[in-house]
Amino acid sequence: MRLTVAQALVRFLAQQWTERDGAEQRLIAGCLGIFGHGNVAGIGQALAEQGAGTHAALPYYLARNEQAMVHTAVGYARTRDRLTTFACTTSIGPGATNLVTGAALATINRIPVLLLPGDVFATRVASPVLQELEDPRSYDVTVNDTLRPVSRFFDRINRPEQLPSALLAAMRVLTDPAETGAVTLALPQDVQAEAYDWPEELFRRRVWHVARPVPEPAALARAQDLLRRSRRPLIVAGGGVKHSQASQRLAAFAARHRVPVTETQAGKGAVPYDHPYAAGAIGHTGSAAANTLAREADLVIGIGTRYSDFTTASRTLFAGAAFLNINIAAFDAAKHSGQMLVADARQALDALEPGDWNADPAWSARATELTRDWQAEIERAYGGTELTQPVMLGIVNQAAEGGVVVNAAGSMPGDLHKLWRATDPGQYHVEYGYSCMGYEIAGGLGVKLAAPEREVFVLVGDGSYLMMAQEIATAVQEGVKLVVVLVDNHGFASIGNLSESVGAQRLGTSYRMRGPSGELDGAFLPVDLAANAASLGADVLTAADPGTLRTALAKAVASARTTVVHVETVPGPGPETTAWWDVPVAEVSDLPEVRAVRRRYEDHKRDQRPYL
Ligand SMILES: Cc1ncc(C[n+]2csc(CCOP(=O)(O)OP(=O)(O)O)c2C)c(N)n1
Ligand SMILES: [Mg+2]
Repeated sequence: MRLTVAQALVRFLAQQWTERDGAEQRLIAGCLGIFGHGNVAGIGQALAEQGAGTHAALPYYLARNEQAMVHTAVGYARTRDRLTTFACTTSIGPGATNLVTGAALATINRIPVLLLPGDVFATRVASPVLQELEDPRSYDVTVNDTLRPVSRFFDRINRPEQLPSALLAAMRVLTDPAETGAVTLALPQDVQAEAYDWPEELFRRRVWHVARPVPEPAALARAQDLLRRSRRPLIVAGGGVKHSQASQRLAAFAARHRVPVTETQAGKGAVPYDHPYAAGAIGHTGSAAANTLAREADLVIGIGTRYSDFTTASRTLFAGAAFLNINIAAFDAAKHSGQMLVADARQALDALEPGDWNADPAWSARATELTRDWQAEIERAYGGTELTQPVMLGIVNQAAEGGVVVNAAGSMPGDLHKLWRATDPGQYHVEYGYSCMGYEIAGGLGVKLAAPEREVFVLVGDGSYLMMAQEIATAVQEGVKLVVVLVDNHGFASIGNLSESVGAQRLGTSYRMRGPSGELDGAFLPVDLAANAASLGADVLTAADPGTLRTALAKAVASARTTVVHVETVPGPGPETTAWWDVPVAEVSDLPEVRAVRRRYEDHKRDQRPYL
């Protein structure tokens, strides 16, 4: 079959499917793209030729920013439990390098996305082409090489013959639950348009089985032995529980053996908040209940977690515990010198079933009691009369029943992790692997595309909004309805607090005019974010107190259009942090307050463990 490389690629992608537990779905649901000279005549022509509307074999979606396209693909793929994703096509040069942040986010969160940046001519006949980086040391270096470290598979298609094997490798990595992440096929612009005689079988329907590996018997026996000897076990549920759709198994396991369950950011919602042994969020942004249990546990059962520093409180949290690590990736299962159980989370929980073993009744009772106290703490935090951030989140939490909350960076992820009452695994979508400002709206768009039946509540800080608000226009274009809660506190509340706590005096964290002193200490910036959102095509409502926020959210929910609710919050603390985070403080300073902070830092440092 004689087709261009781009036509063959599009035809191939439309024939790829995944299968898990007997259900089949498209692997590549569509192609997000921004065209330039590096892809318009290749991929652009190929998409147009097959009819690029939503009923096409590979539907095309115009986005506003290439980084945002990857966020949208990630939001989509995560919501679909990594079984379906999007491709992203870009031009060469800046269009391609705009992908880098999105690719890093995808790879760190282990979410499949297919990136198709254009690349400079393979033939080099016209070099240097517009936007080409000329590396005097080597002509085969292009700006796309910046995607190598953030991609789980990277290839450059310099000749048509290379395409089939590259495509198969790319699909294998996308659908491998242990390996997956950003997959990049760099496509030189001349090669995209080049014709070749392809074998028919390249375009046959292919179904990629998404594996649920079972534990190795010997490893399972060791894990069961460890479990049976434990009296004070504590589960740390990570994103892997959700990816594997293991939530119900986990809830049943915890209830049957009376094991408290704590959750990471990616794992939050793995068990419903009112499960009898749900001890809530763990780590630096965790609940007092979970963190107290973590300090007293004799065995930590990590399931599908990467053990980020937020989870382990920078390795200070699990004072005397051994680790049993259930993970599909050996890389993660090996962390903290744990007993490795390399397997799919659901398979592992079934296999691990320890019969009549239970946690010590006193331990289970303590977990219940601590959790009850923590629920009362949430009630208090949600219950104020002023529109502080916790009060605002309580109101959104109530409005979002059955909906999804999306967030990524700033002070909200911490408060959400502590406070949000998640009732199902899909309800809580906080991107905290890369915690990327700008993920919120673009990622939320992907969530809504994947779950159109659910109300999607995007919580976005003013800082994140100013960094990447433009995908509101894409949501409007697609008739995709989002409720965007734009939380305005005139700058970086999160980094402001952190800055103060590490002796950096809140430098550069407030959105103020440069004042007469030459410092950024003048009046608040006269930026009208509500008007900005309206200009992008959204309906806009404003809320100044708890009552008007409730009314605005009800209106936004009732509307069929993307609605931005602009909220100004007042400073007001949520529950205190009960676990540390290692952010190194200046070792020397003329300022006595910095020296005091440094002394406290060194005290915490002594609690840090290597887990050997
Ligand atoms: C792309 C990116 N740049 C910088 C950071 C570091 N950072 C984390 S939170 C934050 C401020 C976020 O401000 P805003 O969205 O207004 O949220 P707030 O802290 O006010 O709640 C910054 C700069 C980041 N996470 N992502
Ligand atoms: Mg802010």
